[in-house]
Amino acid sequence: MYSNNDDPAVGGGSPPSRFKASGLRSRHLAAHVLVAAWVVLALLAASAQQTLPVARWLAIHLFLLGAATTAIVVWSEHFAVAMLHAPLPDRRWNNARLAGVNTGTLGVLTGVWADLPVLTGAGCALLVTAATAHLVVLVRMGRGALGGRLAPIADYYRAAAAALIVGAVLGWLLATGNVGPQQYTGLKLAHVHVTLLGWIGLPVLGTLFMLWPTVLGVRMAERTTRLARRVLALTGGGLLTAVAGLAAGLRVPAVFGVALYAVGVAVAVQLFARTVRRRPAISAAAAWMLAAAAGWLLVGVVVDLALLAARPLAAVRDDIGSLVPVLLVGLVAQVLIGALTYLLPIVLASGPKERAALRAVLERGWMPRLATLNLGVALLALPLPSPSGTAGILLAGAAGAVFLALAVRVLVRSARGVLQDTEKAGAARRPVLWGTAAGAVLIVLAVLVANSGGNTDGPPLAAGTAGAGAGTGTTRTVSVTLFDMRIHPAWIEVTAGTALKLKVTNTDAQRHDLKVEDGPTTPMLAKGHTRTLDLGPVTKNREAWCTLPGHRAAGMTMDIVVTGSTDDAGAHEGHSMTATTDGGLDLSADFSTGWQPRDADLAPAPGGTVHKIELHAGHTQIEVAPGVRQQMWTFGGTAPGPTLHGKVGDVFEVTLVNDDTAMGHGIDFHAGSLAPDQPMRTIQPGKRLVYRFRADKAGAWLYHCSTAPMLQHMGNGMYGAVIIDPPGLAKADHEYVLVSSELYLGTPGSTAQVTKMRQNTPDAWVFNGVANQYTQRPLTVRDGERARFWVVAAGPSDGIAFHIVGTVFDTVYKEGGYLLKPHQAGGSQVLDLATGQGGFVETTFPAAGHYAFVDHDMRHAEAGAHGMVEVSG
Ligand SMILES: [Cu+2]
Repeated sequence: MYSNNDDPAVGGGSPPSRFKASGLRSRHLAAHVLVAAWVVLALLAASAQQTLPVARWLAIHLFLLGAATTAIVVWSEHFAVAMLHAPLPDRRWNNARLAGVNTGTLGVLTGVWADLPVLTGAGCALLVTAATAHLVVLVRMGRGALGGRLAPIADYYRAAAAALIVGAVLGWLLATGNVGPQQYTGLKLAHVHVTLLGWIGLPVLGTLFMLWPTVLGVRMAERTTRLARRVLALTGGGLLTAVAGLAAGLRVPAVFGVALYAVGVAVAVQLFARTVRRRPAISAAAAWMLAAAAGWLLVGVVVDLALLAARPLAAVRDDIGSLVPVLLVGLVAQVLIGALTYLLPIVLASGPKERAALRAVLERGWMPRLATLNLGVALLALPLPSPSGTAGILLAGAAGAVFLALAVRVLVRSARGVLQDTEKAGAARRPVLWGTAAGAVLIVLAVLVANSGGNTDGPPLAAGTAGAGAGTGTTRTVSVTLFDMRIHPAWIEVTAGTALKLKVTNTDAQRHDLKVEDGPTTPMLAKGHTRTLDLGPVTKNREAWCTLPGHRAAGMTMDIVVTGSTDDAGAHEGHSMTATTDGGLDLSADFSTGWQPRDADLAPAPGGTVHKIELHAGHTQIEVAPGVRQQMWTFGGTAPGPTLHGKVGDVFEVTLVNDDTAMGHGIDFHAGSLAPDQPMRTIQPGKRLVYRFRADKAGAWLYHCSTAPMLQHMGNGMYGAVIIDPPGLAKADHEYVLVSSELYLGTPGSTAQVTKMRQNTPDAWVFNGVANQYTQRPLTVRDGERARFWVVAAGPSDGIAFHIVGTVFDTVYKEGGYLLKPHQAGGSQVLDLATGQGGFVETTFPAAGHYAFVDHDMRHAEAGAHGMVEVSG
């Protein structure tokens, strides 16, 4: 490198004293303690692969995101300084970037493990920030630097940093479920390619141009600079094409891009092969390992190319899973080991003697280690039955662990040296101590995380079975197949109390597991593996899903739906199942303490002519009838959603934000005219859209979710009212809004619930979302006061015949026009609205008393569409 002793290639490099003065040695020490810590954790996670659901994901990311990223950030900066002959970047900022990368990584790993998307997002943001800072430093380093023959290699590092940024954003989209099932395959492949071939592959290739001749102890070939530029154009350009193509789900550009990348790698490998001379290398161990690593990169890229060329993307997504360990171990681990074998003694030793001693430690037994590692990779790579794969992991793991032990010895020995130096010099030893302490804290944290989250060792029997007594005594075993990123069947209907067993088989090429809500989880299942889950007697609805990051969001979920109870298990819980199973609600029962009715008052229209509203789509538990809680799909957190109020000509700018974790939603405002294509489109979780409409016409309008199946989205609560006052509307003493709808209990979207919707057999009919709420908490009016009742029939299927017992309407406004005004002789008894219509009626109450208001369809009135106006004297 920059030291003349070992480095014939980088002629005229910076003098070692400059680095030493900067405390570089202790910085390297600290950084490599971190690398070692991440590797240890990755090995731990890899050894737990069969038992922990996220372990494989965790092992890969601990290694690549933790260990490899830390090493690449440190070394790429270090080499860039040497090769551009640039001044050293500021040390504190340097430390801050490294801390940012490591903290961000920890956030991502913890977030995914503990299923905290906010933490995952924050970790990704920090990682992207640190990577951007790294990129900025590398770019600025090029400016004004002297440059040199190896200056083009810094471009590899810059391209790699950009790849990390793209990879982190894609990873965040995948892990937090911000990707629909349609985009999942393409984005997953784009993520794998940009991180493995970009963030890891490019700096490895670039560094080899310099490191390879150095390790061999030969002069660098004259055409290296030119070739390095050409190889970057091929690999970088190819990768860009491939990733863009994959992200768009297009196979042809992906094949073309990976082919370019493969050509680039081949050109580089050919140059390296020609550099070999008949004389002993400076470090034969390092040279052999680097050569083997480059070989695996070429193999990996060519196999990838063949897969992409021959098979559809969904199949590649599954098959590429088996390629990842090959690149991970064959390329990344081997390059890391080879490079460190050569480089650690250089950066950690204070003189030639110590350097030789450290190198001797690191090269100990390198030939058997090289053979073991590459045999392991070969076993992993070949499509052999599963014991050989396990043997491959064990062999490679053993080789890696031995090197790790040697590296730790070198680090410890070097740390002692640094301590002695600093004691002698009386200088600060803080960097080493901080680095070591940070490494220790990270290890403790990550091990805690690894052992706490996930609830993977859930109870063998499902929770909630205790009250079920002997249940029905029947046992049912259902075969469940994991295939094509789906769980088949997607729902299972069982009679309450049935002891349910799930025989889960994975027939997908990639691995999955199945976790039952409040219940057991299968281990990771490789292709063809089967495991039976015993849920015990089932008494309440449950969900089940695959716990791999992003898979649940991509659609790997299943509903277990309980129907027709044969005992009253669960009744004491007061949950909705009581109501759904015996077909009737106890509407005279008490609502829970603290329950509040939905305010029926129409709030005055806000001032101004432009109304900006942010409306969040989501889901929440609501007490929809006395003592009955139900999960509702909501706009603005309520069902019905908030009432919008304005006058003719007002503009409403509604920002719809989809807060749901797994479902797309849209919105449709009847109050405005516009082309539905864009504003009424479905947006995926986490997305937002602006819906702007002008209310040109007065009326009581419906708005509702525009996503199919609308029967379900509306039937689960996604509707609301827009009130546009007709011009010249007189002031009333009271204005109320009553949105009528049906109520369907049960797990939203489950077969049992959807069947009720299709057959139009709701569990109740309701005003403002809750059965009988205004019967128990009446609307209050004084006698002689004028009250206006706005009514909107939200359905999804039934209209309404709105009537108030004991009074007649003197004003009727229906669908944009007056049918009756007070000066006319006639009176009105019912405001009839078909599904989706709206209007208002006005009346005065003749005397104090209790005036019931109902849907005059008596089936509806008696099943919840009933309220009371309490008139005081
Ligand atoms: Cu919806």
